[in-house]
Amino acid sequence: MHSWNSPSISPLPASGVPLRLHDTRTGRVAPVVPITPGRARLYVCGITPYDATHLGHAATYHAADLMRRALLDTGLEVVVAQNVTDVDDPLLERADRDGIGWRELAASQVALFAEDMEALRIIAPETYRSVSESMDDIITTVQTLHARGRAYQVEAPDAAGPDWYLDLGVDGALGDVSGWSEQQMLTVFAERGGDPEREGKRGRFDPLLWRAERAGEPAWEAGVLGRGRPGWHVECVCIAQDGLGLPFDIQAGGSDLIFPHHDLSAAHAVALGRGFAGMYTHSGMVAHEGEKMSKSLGNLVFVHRLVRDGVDPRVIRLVLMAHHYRADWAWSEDEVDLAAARLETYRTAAALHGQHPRTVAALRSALRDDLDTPSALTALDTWAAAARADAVDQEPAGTAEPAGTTDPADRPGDVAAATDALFGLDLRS
Ligand code: 5CA
Ligand code: ZN
Repeated sequence: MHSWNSPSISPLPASGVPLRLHDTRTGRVAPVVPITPGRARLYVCGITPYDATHLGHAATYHAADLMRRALLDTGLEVVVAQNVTDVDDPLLERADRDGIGWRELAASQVALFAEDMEALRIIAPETYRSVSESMDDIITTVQTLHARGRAYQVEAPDAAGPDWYLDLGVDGALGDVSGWSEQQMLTVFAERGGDPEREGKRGRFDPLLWRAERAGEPAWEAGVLGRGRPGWHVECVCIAQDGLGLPFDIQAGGSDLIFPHHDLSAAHAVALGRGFAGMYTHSGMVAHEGEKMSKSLGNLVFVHRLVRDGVDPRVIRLVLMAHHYRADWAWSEDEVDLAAARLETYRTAAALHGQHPRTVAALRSALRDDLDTPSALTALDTWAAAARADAVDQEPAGTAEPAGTTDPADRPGDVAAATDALFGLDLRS
């Protein structure tokens, strides 16, 4: 499907110093070393489009965008794939509740999401694919798992045929990403789409591969599997394989996906005889009114509503940048005011004191150090304060330069060119 229009990007001259990222699997910060030299492949778990993009989603896609920009800055080619979970229980339930078709609901929310991504100047993925668009691939993959003896049937009394599950027991790979104990896994499995107590399952954490058709639910013909629809995790394995190939370099998403989603996605790949991601990165959860911002709780702040109310999208990016991507934090209105003041200060500084190689170097090294945006903001604050002091002292020349070429290759110390390339933050207007 069409993703969204990317902002124009003018990378700085490549530096060659690797990006270091925190890998959930190892618990350590390590340099990204692409499997294919020169080319980094990033998979970003996409939305389930049954409600509009909230700030939590925005924070997660902002983190993935920083990752992409940082990889570009190290001189790598970057390829990104992202899914859209348009066939899933919560979306089907919401469509039912609201009396509209599931395709229509998904299409409207995907369109809103695209607007938000454009407003925030998030670079669009090269491969952007929904479950319904990927059905042939998904069916082939589940059939392959079946042929490899990894799929088993569980009786479904309310359907014409059985449901199919992945037998994890064979290679015991579960927990490779999260490193969690079974007890920890059990505390969240059910609330995150799992069914640990279902009768007939061989293992409590075995994931649903293929759900037999139920009355009123969409279904696809799948040969030996019968008519039905896919379980959740298999979609990301298929879309990653299609867009990037397996294994790929980096899996990104919010920390609520560590388990079961990323553990089980990796387990599917292992069951297929493949590797999954080289690294797993997770962004923190954004809360509001004392709870994780979530569609099911309804405590949401929407990007499009903020923009409609006159908040400059750059201000939203600056609020996001004030928090390290791995931290959990709570959205507050005060931060919007703070970020708006910052934007004004930075814009003034860019006009007064646009060339500052030391600041550009500080921004690049902050980003490369596990996307340390709070440190980048400190560097920008220092630069802006100095620019203002210079202006007050009316210091001449050498500081302010006329706006000439905007090609960053010609202006390696240009702070606005750097914020634009590294953070999607254009200070020149
Ligand atoms: N479609 C699946 C992934 S395959 C899904 O989790 N969809 S979602 O719409 O629920 O979430 C989309 C992305 O936003 C996921 O990466 C999720 O981890 C992230 N996310 C959801 N809520 C928050 C939040 N409150 N704070 C930060 N990130 C969040
Ligand atoms: Zn996913």
